Amino acid sequence: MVLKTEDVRSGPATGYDAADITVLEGLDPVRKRPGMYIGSTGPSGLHHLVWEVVDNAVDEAMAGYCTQIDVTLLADGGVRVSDNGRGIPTGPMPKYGGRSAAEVVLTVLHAGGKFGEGGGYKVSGGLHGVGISVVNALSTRLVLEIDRDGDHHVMEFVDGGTPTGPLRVVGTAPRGRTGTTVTFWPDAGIFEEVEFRAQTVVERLQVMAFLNRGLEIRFVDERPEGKAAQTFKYKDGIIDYVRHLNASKEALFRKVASLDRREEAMEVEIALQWNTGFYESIHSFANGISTVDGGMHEEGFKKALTNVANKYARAKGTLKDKDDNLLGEDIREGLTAIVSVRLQDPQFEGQTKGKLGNVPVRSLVERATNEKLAEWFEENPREANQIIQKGMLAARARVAARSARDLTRRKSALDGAGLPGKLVDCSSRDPRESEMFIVEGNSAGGSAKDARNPRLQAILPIRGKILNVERARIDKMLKNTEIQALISAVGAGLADDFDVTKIRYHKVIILADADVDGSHIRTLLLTFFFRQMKPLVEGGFVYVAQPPLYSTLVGKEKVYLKDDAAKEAFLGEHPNHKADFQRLKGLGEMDFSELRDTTMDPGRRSLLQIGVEQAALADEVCSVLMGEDVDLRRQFIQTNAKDVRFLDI
Ligand code: 0RA
Repeated sequence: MVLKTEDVRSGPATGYDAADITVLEGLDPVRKRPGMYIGSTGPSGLHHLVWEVVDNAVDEAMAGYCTQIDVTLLADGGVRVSDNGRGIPTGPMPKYGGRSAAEVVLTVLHAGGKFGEGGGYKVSGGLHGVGISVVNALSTRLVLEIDRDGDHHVMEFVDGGTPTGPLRVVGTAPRGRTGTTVTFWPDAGIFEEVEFRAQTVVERLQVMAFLNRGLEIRFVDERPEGKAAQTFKYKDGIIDYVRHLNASKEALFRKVASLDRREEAMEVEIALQWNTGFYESIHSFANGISTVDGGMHEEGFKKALTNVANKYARAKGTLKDKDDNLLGEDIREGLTAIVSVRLQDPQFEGQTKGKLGNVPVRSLVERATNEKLAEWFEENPREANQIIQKGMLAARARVAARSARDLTRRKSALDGAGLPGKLVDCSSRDPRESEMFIVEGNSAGGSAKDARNPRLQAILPIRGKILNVERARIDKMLKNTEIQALISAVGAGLADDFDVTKIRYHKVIILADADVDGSHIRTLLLTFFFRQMKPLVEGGFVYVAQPPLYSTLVGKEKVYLKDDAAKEAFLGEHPNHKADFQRLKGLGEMDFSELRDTTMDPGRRSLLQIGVEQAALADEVCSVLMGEDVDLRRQFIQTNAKDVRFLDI
């Protein structure tokens, strides 16, 4: 770090003169290349400013000096972060021309934790650890307030870090109070937009509170549309986090396992619980920063978990000599875990810097998990057994799914084109213009066959009841003849072998009734596509047909109206409309022309393209619907009502 001030000045600061301009050179690079410091000048970079200040306060909490952090989005577009830590040191720093330490922290890159040897942090920084000076550099105005030694100090900066004067004592601190308050207004000349998103801030603050047991973080949004204030404080930290993540699921058992271990330069904390679902959800962090791509800490954890579970299952005779070991993925089915490590110099790797690269962390986490989770298994035999049983079930499903898959693959290889008997195919061989309607029930399949354009539209009738197996695991699904028909009709294989370039139709359209069964089938089909043919969803090839609810006659012409809202709108526009409204029945009861006009004719029908997010939601709905917890089901559907509307739930 080059600080020209040192060359220019010899004694302590006397006031603000020409020499101060040199300090500004310290922050200039930040304004020139903001992306280098905060990643981008988009919304992510903007919020980065908040994380930077909050992280500093959290560091102070981790050092054991701060118990409360307040984050306020101000009505005028500023952000205030206030903590009750020791307060940034205010004394003069001879090495920096006698400027106050606070000024140095705010105007020199990376100055944050570099001084105050004894008071320095054990671990600090990370991805965000660029220093508050970066926030200063990218703000039109920043006000720093420090309560320390009984004094209330204030210093203000404008235009990206220019002090308006030195740090000054302007009064006394509230009795016994110490702490730092940073208020800043992001520079609209630098950021694409300067409006903070409350939800983004709230979510991160909550995670921070989970990761720092006992720390109270309050959020207030003072902007005109701001929602109510929220306070996050978790006595049991990441254990509470796991409970929170599993709250919308059905836990396999009540207890949450947890372990931790501290060594000189690093520490690890883990909490874990299983739910009855099939997904693994491991959230890992390094120094409070989410490592979405995992890394050494996750590797160590997974390896040890697999080891502990297999050892336990062998020791108790649940796994016999002839049995294969459970795979990690078997044991992790339904697992929700938090793995949080803290270390001195975290290396964030990969394209998005979401992967922890420090090798020694792997061994620490692995050793800690091997030892302490094994103890937890011994002390909680009931839960341990449930975990093993669930893992063994997953292993059986995995083996069955593989053989079912091999079977489908062999079949389609043998039967040439391998098209299922009940597929009424279209004559075109160009997938780009071909559509396949998946139609529930044989009678609906019959009318769809009549109403279609035989050149471009294929019909695959499926019998709903068969799919309608609650708790159908994927291996069962694959043995199901309806699903087998679906796989060969789409023609591109399955799961890892799925090759989206081979699909036989560029529109796969689900056509199911607007009743409970129909919604169930839609949900199951979307879940199936999401899990087993993801590229089909990602490519935008999956659609849901939305037949209208009403029809009415205008003169001789039949007009279709999507739903009640459309009906109201129509009545508004046609106040003298006398004719009745027909409520359209299920697909099976629609006649040829109704079906053609509402669902098959590309010019008139209404199709909903399904994206990955919607399919994922269907998948989640599916696991909740399969669960036994009725309240949970009701609550889930209520909270997601808006989003699951396409499923008609
Ligand atoms: C440097 C040294 C010390 C504390 C801090 C910085 C500090 C920075 C921030 C930023 C936001 N809140 C903060 N709180 C503290 C140690 C001070 C000492 O030794 O007393």
